[in-house]
Amino acid sequence: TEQDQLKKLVGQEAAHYIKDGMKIGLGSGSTVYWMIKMLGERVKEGLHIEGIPSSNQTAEWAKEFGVPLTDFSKVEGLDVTIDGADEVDGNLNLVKGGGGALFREKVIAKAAKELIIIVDESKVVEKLGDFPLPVEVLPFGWEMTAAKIKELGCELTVRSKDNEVYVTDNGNYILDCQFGKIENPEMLDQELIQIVGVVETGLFTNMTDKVIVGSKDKVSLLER
Ligand code: DER
Repeated sequence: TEQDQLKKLVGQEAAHYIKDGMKIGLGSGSTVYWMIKMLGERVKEGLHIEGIPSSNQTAEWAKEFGVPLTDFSKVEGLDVTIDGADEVDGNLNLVKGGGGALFREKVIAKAAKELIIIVDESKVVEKLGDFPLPVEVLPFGWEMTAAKIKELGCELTVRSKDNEVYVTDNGNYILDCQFGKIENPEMLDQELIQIVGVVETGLFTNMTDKVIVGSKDKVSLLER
């Protein structure tokens, strides 16, 4: 589809920001898929890099395409993390977690000197919130956690997959929370993270350095 073409375009563009010797945080999702595929080709041409994957799916793609993997016991930190997003606003704040990997994605994003986000134009929004905000919660007492999150002003559902409650790579559940337009993403993130039982939120605020946006006739770069 055209959207796939745009994801491929920005995935390939992002590979240009990766230099020999870098340690890379590998995000998750179908846009990152194209970046990993492109990285594999550059590794075959002699590029020396190592990546830390943010999900089992990403680790599988890295192995499939020949991108060497490492882990946090072997690196001092990461030079750059490249990841997708579900929504990007004008301040480069993000909603992430559509693919269920938000916790490890935030860990590798925070571990990197630079965070580059790759999206097709459909993800760029005026205000965050139309996309239900994913919140990762501990399964123990999740019903109490959900009740406290609702008090912040949302309806929510427990994410399920094949009629089972979806379990993340970390053994937790995800609540998809419909807050509507989010006026102050930083504040909401802080309010959510205070709730006992909330493990991590899909709000990535004040941490994105570059956003590469693919549209049908061009690739544009947004910088904070
Ligand atoms: O789950 C995530 O945060 C992913 O980055 C995701 O939401 C973006 O996925 P896509 O590139 O498949 O749209």
